[in-house]
Amino acid sequence: MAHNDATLIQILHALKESEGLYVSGAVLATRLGISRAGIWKHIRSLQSMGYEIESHPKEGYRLTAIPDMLLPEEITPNIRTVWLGKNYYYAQEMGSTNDQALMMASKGAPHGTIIIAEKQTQGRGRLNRRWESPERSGIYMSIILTTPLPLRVAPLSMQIAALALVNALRERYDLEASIKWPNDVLIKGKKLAGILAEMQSDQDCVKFLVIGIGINVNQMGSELEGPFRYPATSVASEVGYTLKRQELFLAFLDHFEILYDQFTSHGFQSLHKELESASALLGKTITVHSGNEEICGKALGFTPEGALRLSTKEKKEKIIWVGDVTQIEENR
Ligand code: BT5
Repeated sequence: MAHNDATLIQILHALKESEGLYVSGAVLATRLGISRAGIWKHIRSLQSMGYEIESHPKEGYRLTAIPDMLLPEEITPNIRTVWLGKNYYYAQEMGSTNDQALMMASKGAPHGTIIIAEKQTQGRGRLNRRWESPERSGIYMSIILTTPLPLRVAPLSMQIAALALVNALRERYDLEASIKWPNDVLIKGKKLAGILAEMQSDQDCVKFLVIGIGINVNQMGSELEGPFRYPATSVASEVGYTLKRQELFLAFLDHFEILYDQFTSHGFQSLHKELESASALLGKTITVHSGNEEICGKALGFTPEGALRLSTKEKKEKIIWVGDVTQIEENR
C-alpha cells in the first residue's frame, strides 16, 4: 500500500539521492528526529511497497531497485500536467477503478482526479464484459472529468483518450497504433487497449464523466490468449522488451491533457482530421452492431461530431452514432 507519511517520503528521498550508496540509519534517525527502530519500521514499509532495499548492520541502507509500480511516490513528483492527475488515488488491488471513480465523483472528487490500481478483480468493459487486469502487467486507470459538456458531446472524450494513447505510443515507442471506433486501440489489428466511458448527468448536461482505460503493457504469452472477442496484444510484445509502465502512463497523461483542452476549447471538430488519420477503419469494409441492427459497409470517415460514416451495399451513406465494430475486412 502507498503511504502519505512524510517521514517515509523523506527516507525514500534520502535513499534515492545517495544513488545506490549506503545511507546510515543513525544519520537518518538524527536528521528526521526519530529513533533508529522508527527508521527500520519505515524501511520495512518501503520494502513491502516493492522498493528493494539492502540493509547492512554497520553501513545502513541502500536502495537497489525501484519497483515499476504506479505508486504516488513515483508518479506525483514526475507528473508534467497542469490539472490532470493532481489528485491521485492509488491502490494495489481494486474491484474496478471505474466503480471507485464513480463513487468518488459522486462525492465531489475534483476534475482531473485519477484512480489507479495495479490489479483489478472486477475490471469491466462495455455491457459488463470482463476486462482482464493481471497484476502489474497493464495500466488500469479511470479519469474523472467534470466539464459541463452537453450529453451527446461528453462520450467523445473516449475517442480523445484513444487518440492520446496512439500519440503517446508513437512518440515514446515509435509504434503505429490505430483507433477502432469508438473505444479500442489496436496494433496490427490486435486489441491493445479498451476504453469505457460512464457518466452522471443533470438534465442536458454532464455532472461528471468517468473515462476508464485498460492498456496491455507487459503481458506476454498466455496472458494475451484470452478467450477474447478479438486477438489481443501488448506494448511489450510489439516492441520486444519489457517496459516501464510509469513512462507510458506519464506520456499518456501529457497527451490526454493537451487533447482534452483542445476538445473543450476548440470543439471536437478541431480534432476531426487527426482522428480520421488515426482510424483503423477508413476505407475498410466493416460490420457494425448498432442497437438491434447489424450494418455492413465501407467506412468513409467520421462526421465532425464524431459519428461513423458508412457507405452501404446500396451505395447509401449511413451515419452511426453508437455501435460496436465486430468485423474489419481487408479490402480485396
Ligand atoms: C472495453 O470494453 O474494451 C473497455 C475496457 C475498459 C477497461 C478499463 S480498465 C480501467 C477501467 N476500470 C474498469 O473496470 N474498466 C476500465 P469492450 O469493448 O466491451 O471489450 C471487452 C472485451 O475485450 C471482453 O469481452 C474480452 O473479449 C476482451 N478483453 C478483455 N480483457 C482484455 C485484455 N486485457 N486485452 C484485450 N482484450 C480483452
